[in-house]
Amino acid sequence: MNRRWLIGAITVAGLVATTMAFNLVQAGAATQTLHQLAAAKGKYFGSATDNGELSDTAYTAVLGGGEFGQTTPGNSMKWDATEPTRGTFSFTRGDAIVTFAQSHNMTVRGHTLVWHSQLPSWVGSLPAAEVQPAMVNHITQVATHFKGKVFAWDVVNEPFNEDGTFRATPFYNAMGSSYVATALRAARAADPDAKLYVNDYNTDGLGAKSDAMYNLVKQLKADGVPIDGVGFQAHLAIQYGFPSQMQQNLQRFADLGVDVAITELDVRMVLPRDATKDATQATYYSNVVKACVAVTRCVGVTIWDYTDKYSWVPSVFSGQGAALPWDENLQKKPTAYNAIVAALGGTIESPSPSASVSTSPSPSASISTSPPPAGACTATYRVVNSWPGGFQGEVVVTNPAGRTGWTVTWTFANGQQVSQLWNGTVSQSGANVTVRNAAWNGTGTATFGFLASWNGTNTAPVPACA
Ligand code: 9MR
Repeated sequence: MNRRWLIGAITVAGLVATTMAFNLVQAGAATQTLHQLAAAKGKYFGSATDNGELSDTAYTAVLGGGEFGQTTPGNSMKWDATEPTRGTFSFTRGDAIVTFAQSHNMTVRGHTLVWHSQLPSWVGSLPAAEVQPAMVNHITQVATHFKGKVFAWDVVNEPFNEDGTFRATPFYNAMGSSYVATALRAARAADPDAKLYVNDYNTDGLGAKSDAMYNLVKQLKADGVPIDGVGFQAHLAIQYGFPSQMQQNLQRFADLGVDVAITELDVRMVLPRDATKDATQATYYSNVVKACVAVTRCVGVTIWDYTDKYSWVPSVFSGQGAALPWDENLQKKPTAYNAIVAALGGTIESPSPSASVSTSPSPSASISTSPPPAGACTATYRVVNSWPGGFQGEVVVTNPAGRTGWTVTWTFANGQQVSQLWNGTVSQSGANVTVRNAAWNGTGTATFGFLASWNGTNTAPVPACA
């Protein structure tokens, strides 16, 4: 190929790619929902829901408003809801959620067919020989009813103890570990098109419990048992640290030839909320979503309801909560929400004022201001909050009257890296950071904020404004 032509082609391709990226970023700010961003990567973004919540119109406006392309019923397809007495089935509540989902372009994950919890007492009272037929009948009836309405089933939920041994449930006690294969085969027979999952918590990172799940899936595959996916609940808590090597963990399951999904994501904290905890929570959300994005066979992320108003956390973990990206007033939390947007490759939208957490200004030592060339804008940089490994920064920009648009640049001295930024558009190349105004804050005074990583030293750079 002619060398000149090749260089020209590369340059044109580069320009086209740059322009496309710019357009995508612009579109993201205005129109892209979490699900649209996920869908652009071939995945879904969903939220669990429950029947009582469907009468809350402010709640359903968000649930069905486009942010979520998938839902999971939090309770209404479980055994106690569907077969409270032996042989008597009730699908009304599950059907209501399917109907809501279908009328709002959302798909449904079925949850869950075989679980030791929310299990009516009659199952535990059966003689051992009766448990298998009861389990197979339950799976057959429920999966047949929802056939064509759910794209996946958590066939078996939470089979393991923390140390990786099988949990002693009525199913395990009656059948041993073979109950998992029996359940999967019954589900496949009832609904051949549904993706069949085993789902658990505290298997999100590497460890004894995820090793046990890994070995189970490997054995099921070797035995030709129908298993299509593994669900990672991802009920996380900032005080316990982020799961070890989550992306690597998801990938090793994918490498066994199954899909993986983040099925019940929430990130709780010890109350009350503050900016530091919110920032850590945002990092967790970002890490989980990035792990899914990085693993081709990760099919999607479901948060375990989207708002603190309906979170299960406070009722189970006393003094903890604030686990979801929307607060109890159904307002987006800018930190968590924006972190998810960024992790999905979208543009950060501006934070909603009512949802922001107020923070006290940091000591003046971290403030640095650029010398203002005549007629130019000024920029003042400060660290709002800092914690091991991360910090929240803020820059106040002032444009002289009559001047529109600004570009703030600075150079980090210690390897700091911006992970997300709001009220502006950021790019970072090595140590050099460039932030341009958003469409709506190019005149007068504007404030943008960001989250960044640091290590060892966090020297405040002197920003320039042009
Ligand atoms: O969100 C569910 C909550 O409303 C129920 O009270 C609770 C009862 O166990 O189950 C919650 O959902 C659980 C899910 O089904 C399985 N993984 C853990 C979830 C949180 O407890």
